[in-house]
Amino acid sequence: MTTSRRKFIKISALGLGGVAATTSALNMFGANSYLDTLVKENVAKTFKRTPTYCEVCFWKCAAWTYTDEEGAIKKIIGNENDPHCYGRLCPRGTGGVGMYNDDDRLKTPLIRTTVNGEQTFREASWEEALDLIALKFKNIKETYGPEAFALIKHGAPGAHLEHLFKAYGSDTIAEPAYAQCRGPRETGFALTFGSWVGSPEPTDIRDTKCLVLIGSHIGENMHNSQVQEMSDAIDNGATIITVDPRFSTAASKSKFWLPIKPATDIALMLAWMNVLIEEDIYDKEYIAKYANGFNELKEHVSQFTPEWAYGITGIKPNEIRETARTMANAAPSVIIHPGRHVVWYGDDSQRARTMAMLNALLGSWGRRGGFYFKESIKVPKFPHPPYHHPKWGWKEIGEKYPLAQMGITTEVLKAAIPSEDNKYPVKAMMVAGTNITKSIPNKKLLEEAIEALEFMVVIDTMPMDVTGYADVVLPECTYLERYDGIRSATNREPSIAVRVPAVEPKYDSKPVWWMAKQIGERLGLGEYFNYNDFKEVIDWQLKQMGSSLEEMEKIGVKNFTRKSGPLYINEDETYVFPTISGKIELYSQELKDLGFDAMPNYTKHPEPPQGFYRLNYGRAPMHTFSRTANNPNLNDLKKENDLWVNPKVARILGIKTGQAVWLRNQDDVISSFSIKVRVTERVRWDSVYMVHGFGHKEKRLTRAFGKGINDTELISKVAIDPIMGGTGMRGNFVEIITKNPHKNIEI
Ligand SMILES: Nc1nc2c(c(=O)[nH]1)N[C@H]1C(S)=C(S)[C@@H](COP(=O)(O)OP(=O)(O)OC[C@H]3O[C@@H](n4cnc5c(=O)[nH]c(N)nc54)[C@H](O)[C@@H]3O)O[C@H]1N2
Ligand SMILES: Nc1nc2c(c(=O)[nH]1)N[C@H]1C(S)=C(S)[C@@H](COP(=O)(O)OP(=O)(O)OC[C@H]3O[C@@H](n4cnc5c(=O)[nH]c(N)nc54)[C@H](O)[C@@H]3O)O[C@H]1N2
Ligand code: SF4
Ligand SMILES: [Mo]
Repeated sequence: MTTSRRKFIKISALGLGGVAATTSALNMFGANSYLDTLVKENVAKTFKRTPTYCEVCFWKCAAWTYTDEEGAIKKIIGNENDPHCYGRLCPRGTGGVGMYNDDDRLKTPLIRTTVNGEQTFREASWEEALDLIALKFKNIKETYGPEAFALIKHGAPGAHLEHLFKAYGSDTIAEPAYAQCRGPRETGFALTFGSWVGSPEPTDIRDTKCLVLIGSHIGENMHNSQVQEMSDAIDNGATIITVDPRFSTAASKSKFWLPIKPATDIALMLAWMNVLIEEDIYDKEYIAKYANGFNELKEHVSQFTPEWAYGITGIKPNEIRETARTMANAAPSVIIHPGRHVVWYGDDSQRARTMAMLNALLGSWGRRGGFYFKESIKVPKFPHPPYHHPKWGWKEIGEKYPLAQMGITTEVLKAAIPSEDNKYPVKAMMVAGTNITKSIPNKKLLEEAIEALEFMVVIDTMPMDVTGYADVVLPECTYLERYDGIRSATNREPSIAVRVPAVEPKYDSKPVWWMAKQIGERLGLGEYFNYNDFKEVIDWQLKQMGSSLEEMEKIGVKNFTRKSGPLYINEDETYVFPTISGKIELYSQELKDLGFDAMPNYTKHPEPPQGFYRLNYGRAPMHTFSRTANNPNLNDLKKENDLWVNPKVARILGIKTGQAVWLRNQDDVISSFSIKVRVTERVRWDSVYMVHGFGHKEKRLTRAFGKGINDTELISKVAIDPIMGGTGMRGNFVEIITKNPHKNIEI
């Protein structure tokens, strides 16, 4: 295969057959309830309901899909017994039906071909596409070993494919939810408390007296029960402290908004620890009983006074002191929220450590209104032969990063680039449920890696940008049209939920469990897929757990009683933390032994040069990443992102709200499309801000094509976390261009 085959294909060439952004997101759940009641009252008469859990984001809210007598989907409503959603979906979950209804969906398998010297895709039968994929799996195994076939995945399809890859002999697996999302937080908290934060976060928001959000914009970040609990906590008089350079929705609900200078959070948190210790307002009993290294910490932070931090963060010493005292007053019912998308500046595991240590000083881990002890229920494994042992996999590929606990997508991509010292050559890749052109930074690396691959399969529901790089594209049906694995999630009480198809798959789309089985059987791995329909697996598992598919179809969610002990630390006993020492590690010997700082330090990060602004990005309540931009229902609510610009900057550049501008970054990368300016005091003068997930280049996305800017293409500089390999993405700077730089150039 020549490398030119890898050329990005715009599927468009193939000829194949009112909510304002400023609406208070915290109220958006309420907006659904009237409609919910209306439908609920009529349910018995006309509608059938089928249980599912939402796939619009990864909070996995359990829901009911209502279909009418003709079998058409009418509405999706939250399951009342579900601790992830408390009976209400967020606007994205309600709009999930748009995924099913989107006419732009992938409709048949596609195979890359050359017609008259031009690369294009042709429609193919499942038989042909699956035979070709199976042949490539065999060839790669024979020529390079199964390890050379990598899987990059996200979401529910991932589990089925992970099973296929492990049966085949490859553990070369990674997902953007680790090194582009929450990896550093898990490392930082595990080093301190011995356990990952995990999802949903075990933050006891509903009972908290003080919630501290550090660059976590709950309310725009719409993770369901978390938003609802925050709303309740506010009603109950909880104090919200928001540290964000931007006036976020959460900031607007806060008693204290600290508009910090970007990239200086560690300095603020060191100063907070200084105040808690100097003023003797930390939880002395808890620390004496449970923590290791307090004296070292006391000594370490003694130099980091609020006056010291002021010069770095721009937050006044009296504000630092007052907020620290507020937290101490609320302790232990206080939460320094660990955040979620935490890959910012490359020292992110250390920033997560500072957050964890602050929680320790406040005694909030294992305390009511702080962090509860989560529990989940184990879903028994459907019997299959043991997996093969690969010679290498994600661990070896990421070996440079000693505390990486999952595959690092960017390292897997690097492994695809041939070089003499590449010990782990990746030659083929399957990408499923992730639009890596938007979710993984450093486009140059991505394109170089893809170019070098011998074979690439993409499995998606939509003709997203990523499909244009594939040799074979397989259309998955949406979550409303398929069975998937049982959702078992950690929460206050364990619960499970099922996903049952409400309708038949549209077009010629199929569920991934079926694709995995088909490929597996072609590879002689039939024993690993010993069922005709995935529902047999679910039913078997449910029966082991004392339920059945029949029961779950009626209830959707099953809650279990806790078995692991109380929700919070029993004050009469001595809790043993799952760390090496059994205690909270304020001083980390583990980090020290690996050559890192045992206690966090502030390091200065680059600042935007003259004429450039820091590129800041985040979430909008009605969209999830790039996946919803074309969703007819959600596109209706917000069609494109806009560029938040401070009035001072607007004045200097002479730009106005509504004006289209382009961006050029520090590496001379120019945005493919323009974005409309929104002049607002809500953003600092040194930054600009946009919502992630827009700027689609694929014309087959008829609603999303060319709308807004893709932040990812401007993230060419990445600050890698040396501890676990996270890709810090907030150190990119852009200048604003007012004249179309692409005039006469086709993009
Ligand atoms: N620049 C930048 N990069 C980021 C982020 C950011 O804010 N800015 N956020 C980061 C974070 S926090 C995360 S978690 C990741 C998210 O990364 P991704 O999960 O890759 O995000 P999406 O862009 O939504 O891509 C999802 C893809 O899955 C497809 N899809 C949706 N449903 C299904 C399905 O049921 N089956 C299949 N087969 N495909 C489906 C969608 O069409 C889409 O192509 O991105 C990270 N990368
Ligand atoms: N509606 C919606 N909700 C979602 C998602 C979605 O796509 N859509 N995705 C979900 C996922 S997977 C994730 S990981 C989460 C991510 O959501 P969060 O973890 O809450 O948010 P981030 O994207 O990390 O942070 C965005 C905020 O950080 C601020 N910020 C930027 N730089 C700095 C800085 O230097 N210091 C401080 N203190 N703040 C800074 C930005 O101004 C912005 O308000 O959202 C989840 N919820
Ligand atoms: S938070 Fe919203 S989008 Fe995410 S799973 Fe729940 S309803 Fe779906
Ligand atoms: Mo994420």
